Amino acid sequence: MISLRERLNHSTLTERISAIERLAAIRTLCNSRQVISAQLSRIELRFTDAAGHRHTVTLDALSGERESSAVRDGITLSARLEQAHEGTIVRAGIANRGAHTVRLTSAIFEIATGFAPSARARFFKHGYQSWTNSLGYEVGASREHRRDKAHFVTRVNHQSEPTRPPEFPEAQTSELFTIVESGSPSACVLAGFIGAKSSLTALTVSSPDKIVARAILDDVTLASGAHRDLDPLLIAASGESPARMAARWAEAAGHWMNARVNAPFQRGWCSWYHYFHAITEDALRSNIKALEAMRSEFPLDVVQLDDGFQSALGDWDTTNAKFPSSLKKIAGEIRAAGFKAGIWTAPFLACRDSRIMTEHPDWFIVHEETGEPVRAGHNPNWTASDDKFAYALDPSNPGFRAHLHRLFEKLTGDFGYSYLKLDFLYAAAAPGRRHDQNITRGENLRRGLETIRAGAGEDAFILGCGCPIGQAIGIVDGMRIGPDVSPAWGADATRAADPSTVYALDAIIARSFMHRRLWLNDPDCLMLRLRKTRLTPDERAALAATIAGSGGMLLISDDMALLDAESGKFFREAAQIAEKIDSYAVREPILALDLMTTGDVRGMITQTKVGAIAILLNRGDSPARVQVPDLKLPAGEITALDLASDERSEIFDKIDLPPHSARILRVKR
Ligand code: 9PG
Repeated sequence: MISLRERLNHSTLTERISAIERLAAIRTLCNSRQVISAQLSRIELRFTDAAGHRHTVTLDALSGERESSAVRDGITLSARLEQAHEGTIVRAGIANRGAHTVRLTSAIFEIATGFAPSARARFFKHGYQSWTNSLGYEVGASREHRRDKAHFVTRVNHQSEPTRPPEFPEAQTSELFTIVESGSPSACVLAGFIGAKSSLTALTVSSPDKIVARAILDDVTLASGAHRDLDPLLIAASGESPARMAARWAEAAGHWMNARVNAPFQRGWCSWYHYFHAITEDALRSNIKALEAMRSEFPLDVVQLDDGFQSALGDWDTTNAKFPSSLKKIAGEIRAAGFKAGIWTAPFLACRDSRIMTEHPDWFIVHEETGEPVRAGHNPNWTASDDKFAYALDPSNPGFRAHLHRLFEKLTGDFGYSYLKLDFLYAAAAPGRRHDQNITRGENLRRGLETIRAGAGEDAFILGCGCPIGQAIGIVDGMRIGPDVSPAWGADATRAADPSTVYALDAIIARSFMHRRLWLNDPDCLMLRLRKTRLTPDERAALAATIAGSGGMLLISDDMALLDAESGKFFREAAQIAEKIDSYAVREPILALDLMTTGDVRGMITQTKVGAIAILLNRGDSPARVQVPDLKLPAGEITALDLASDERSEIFDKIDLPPHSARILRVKR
C-alpha cells in the first residue's frame, strides 16, 4: 500500500519547484495545516460469465510503481501506482486470458481517506452533465435523493446510472470526482478519474473514512484474449481548499485528455432566451441587421441560431415553415453581416416524426427486453406526434456514424456554420442495447463526439451542452457548465436543473475552476433587456457580474430592438471584466470562495498581477452583510463595483449586499 502523505514529505515535492518556492511550500505546511494521508486499499472487478454467473477478482496488495495483479477464472486485474499531479495515479487494466467471453459489470476502487468514521465531514457531489447541479453535502446525512422517484427521463438526464445499485445511493454519489473535507483546520481528500475514455465513473461517500470510486462498465463484453484499460484515478490529500483541489483535478484531467483550452474568448448572440421555440427567420434577420448596425455598442463575433428552425427533431439540415430559406442561405446572411454563423443541434436525439427515425429505426439504443427505442428526452414543443418523447441515437452503429460525419461536414463545409452548439449529448450514453456490445456507454458518447469533430473539422468551435463532463474533454472547445438561465430569477424552480437564473449562478461559481483547464466554460447567456423580462436591474447585474467573473464565454440573448446605448455600455463593461479575468485564468484557476457552501452568499476569486478580482453574490431573498476578513482575500485596497448602478465604492471592514445582487471586488496590493 502506498501512503499519500505527499504534502508533508518534502522529498516528493517535485524538482520543477524552484528552491524559493519550495521554502514557501514548506512554510505553508508548517502553518498549522492538518496532517492527512489517503490511500488506495483495494480494487475489485465484478464480471459475469457466459452462463450469467457473477464473479469478482480482487487486488489488495498494491505497492509502489511495480505492477500488481490478480487472476480469477482467467480474468486478470492489474494495477500500478504513479506519482504525479501531487498525488497518486492508479492505472488499472483488465485482460481476459480465459477461453470464453465475459461481461464486465464494474471496477471498484476503495480509498481510505484517513478521516475517522465518526468525523464530521462534507463531500462535493459533482453533477453528471452540464445542467446537473454540483454542491457540498454533509457525509452520511441522507440515503434518499429527490431524483430517486423521478421519471426515467430525468434520471437518464442527470445520473450516470438512472438506477443506482442499492449500495451506491444517488444521495451519496458524485460523478467523475469528489472531494471530502473534514477537520479544523480542514483537510481535503480528492479522488477523481482524470480520464473518461473507457467508461462513465462515479464515486460514493457513505462515511467519512472511505471513498468508493467506480468505473461503470455496463456489461460490456471482453472476449477471450482481449484487454481493456480503465481510466486513471487520481488520489490526493492536502490542506488546500476544496476549490483548489478541484482545480488540481481539472488540471490533471485536462492534461490526460488533451483538453482544447486555447480558443479565443467568445462573444456572441443566441436566439434562445428571448425567442425560445418561437424564433422565425424574420426575427433572426432583423437581429442580424440590428447587430450589424450596433456593432460598436455590442462588439460580437458569433450569431447563433438555437432550437426552433429544424423540420423535425433529428433532421438538422432542413428547416420548418418558420424558416422558408435554406440553412445555407441563413449562414450566408450571418456571415455577410460580418459574424461567424452558429447553429444548435441535438445530434443524439430524434422524435417519431423525424426522417431519421422513420427511415432508420435501427440506429437507436433499445431496451434490452422490449427492443423498443430508449426515451431520453421529453418536450411537447419538439414534435407534432402524439408521442412527445425524444429517443436516443446509437453512435456505436456505423450507419449512424457515417450519417453524423456527413451531417457535420455539410453544416460546416457546405452551409458555412463554424460554431456548433451540440445539445442533449447525454442521450448517447443512455442505457440499453447498443449495436456494438464491446463498447461502454461512456465510449459510445465519446465515439459520437469524435465523429462529429471529424466531420466538422478542427477549425469549428464546438460547444457541448447537456453533456456528461468527462467524455467531451479534448473534443469540445467550450462547455455549458450549468443549467439554463431564464428571464426570471427562478428560486421557485422545483428542480435545480430547471431553467432558472439563480441555479445557473450557483453552477457558474461551483464549476468556475474548469475554465481553461478542460475547455472554455459557457456560463450560459446574459439577458440585457429590462423589458419583456422578470429579471430586476439588480438581478440582471448579478447575472452579468457572475458571468464576467467566471471569465467564460459571453453570449447575449435578447431581441436587439429592446436594447439601447445604455445596455451597450453595460455590456461592454461586463465584457471588459470578463476578458480580463479570462486572460488571468490561463495562469491561475478561477476558484469558488467556498466550494462546499450552501449559504446565500457565494463568490469566486481570480488572482491578478496586482492582487485579485472577486465576485460576491447574495443569491438569497434577504439583505446580507459580509465581514471582509471572512472572505480571506489577499491584503490590499478593495473597491467594489455594482454593475446595476455603475458605482464604485471603497471597502473597509464590511460589504452590504441587497437580495439578488452582486459586487465585483478589486483587490490591489
Ligand atoms: C433548446 C434549449 C437551449 C438551452 C439548452 C437546452 O430538462 N429540460 O427539459 C431541458 C429543456 C431545455 C434545456 C435544458 C433542459 O435547454 O440548455 O440553451 O438550447 O435546450 O431546446
